[in-house]
Amino acid sequence: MASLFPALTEGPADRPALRFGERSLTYAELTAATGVLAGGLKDAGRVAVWATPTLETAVAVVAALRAGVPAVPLNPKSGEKELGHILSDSAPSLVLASPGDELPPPLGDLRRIDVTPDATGIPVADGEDAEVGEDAEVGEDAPALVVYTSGTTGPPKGAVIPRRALSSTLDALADAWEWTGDDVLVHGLPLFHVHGLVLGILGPLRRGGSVRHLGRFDTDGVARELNGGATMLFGVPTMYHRIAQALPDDPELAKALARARLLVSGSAALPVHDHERIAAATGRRVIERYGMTETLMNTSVRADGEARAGTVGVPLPGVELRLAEEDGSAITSYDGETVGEIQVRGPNLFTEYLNRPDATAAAFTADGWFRTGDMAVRDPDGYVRIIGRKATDLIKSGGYKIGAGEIENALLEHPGVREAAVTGEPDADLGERIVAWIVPTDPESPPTTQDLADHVAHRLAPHKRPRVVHHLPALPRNDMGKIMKRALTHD
Ligand code: MCA
Ligand code: AMP
Repeated sequence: MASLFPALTEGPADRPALRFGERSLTYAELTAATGVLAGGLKDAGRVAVWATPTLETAVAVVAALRAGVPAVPLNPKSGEKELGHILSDSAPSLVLASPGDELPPPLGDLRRIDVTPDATGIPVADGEDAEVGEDAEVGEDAPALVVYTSGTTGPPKGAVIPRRALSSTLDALADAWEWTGDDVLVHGLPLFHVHGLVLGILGPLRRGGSVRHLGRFDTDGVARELNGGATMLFGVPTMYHRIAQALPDDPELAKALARARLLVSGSAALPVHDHERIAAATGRRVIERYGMTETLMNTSVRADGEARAGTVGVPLPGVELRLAEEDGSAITSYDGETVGEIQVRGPNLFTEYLNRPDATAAAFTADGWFRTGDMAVRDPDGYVRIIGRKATDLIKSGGYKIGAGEIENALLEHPGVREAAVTGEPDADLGERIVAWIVPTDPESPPTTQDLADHVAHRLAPHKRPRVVHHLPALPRNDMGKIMKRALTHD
């Protein structure tokens, strides 16, 4: 079985691999640290990773992959209900965390391994002396990661991502982006989703290049790193929106973006207005790629292609993509007008939703195409233009996918809420913001917006909290009793 990270053993040993703030590891140090840790993980079954934006998380995930055990990245801001669900569903045998991390009650009973970059107390510089075994021999279809992703209803589902999906998506992106070991990537994305973890950490490591993680995103960090030798930036549209806002007053940021080799946006649509503002201030065009937790990456504007605002480019090598009519028939015309659902096939796909054969079966057509739920048209030259989603109950806020049903259920657990409906509305910064429509139990003293935001943040996760709350005497319902969300508007 080919290694996921050939550079760990074959690349220049002193090349920087990972940098988080002041702390960094060269390839030699990363090889030693993950080798030692991997030795302790063999046969561990699934392992959870407390995925803070730190060196430890990157080391933990690479070690798990070297040991051949699937890693389940956990959002360290997950509330108890969300965490409880993910832990009972994925049943990890242990959790990998940083030494100082305080783990909340749902993780209390789980065996814990503190990840230090030297993993066993052996200083990394002396890593050559440590017990480093061979990487585990596991097949290409073996699970590598289980990443939890929200659906329209119910709790998040664990998408089981096999090793071949990681290698094929990262190699396809290397082809599309001319991505090499000479690239230095900067990003400030969270490490519990595909974008920040797979593309942002495993991507540079598969190429033998470097990643500098900002810890948390800000435009100063982006300017500093791109002016200091980084060549690529990955971000969600909210980050590029904040860059576009800052550019007029920040010549250093404009200089930094102008010198980058590649600026890539994904996880949600980047508005044309932000594309244009960045291009006007820097002379550089952001390119978009389109992916999904279940499919990893499907399409991208290529480095040598035309960076056309509003499109996500062409299918990546190895990815079959079609637009399908409601009845399942394929749309063959590339006319820029005929709308269909994007369906994909290829080695980049997940294998299943953990413990959810029903949901897995429903996600595929009879002939094996994965239904993305995204609606698009194709331009005459094949460029894909996403125009919306099939399900209105999925909200993309800050690049996070959030299911309305999950938030409604959490709101209904608040004693002050009798009925609840959740919608998304346009937001210049977040793309969409979460809006809660509630019928209070006591109309005389309804719960405050802050109350409900805290309630959802503590049960699920802060990014799932409603930003706006409306009180209604009753929710609009049709004759069947179903809530008519389209009737929910402010005025
Ligand atoms: C605020 N906070 C709270 C509350 N209110 N905490 C608890 N209770 C509350 N009531 C905290 C938040 O946790 C956060 O903490 C801080 O206040 C600010 O939060 P917020 O305003 O919500 O967010 P932000 O800091 O402005 O974040 C914007 C962001 C973020 C940085 C763009 O949305 C982000 O990182 N998005 C990336 C999403 C992503 O990676 N998606 C990929 C999935 P603190 O300040 O401590 O953080 S999609 C994917 O993977 C597919 C494959 C793809 O195509 O890419
Ligand atoms: P997630 O389920 O969190 O992995 O998010 C995947 C979804 O993000 C896709 O189904 C799309 O709706 C959306 N998405 C990802 N990249 C883009 C993009 N470049 N443009 C528009 N939507 C995107």
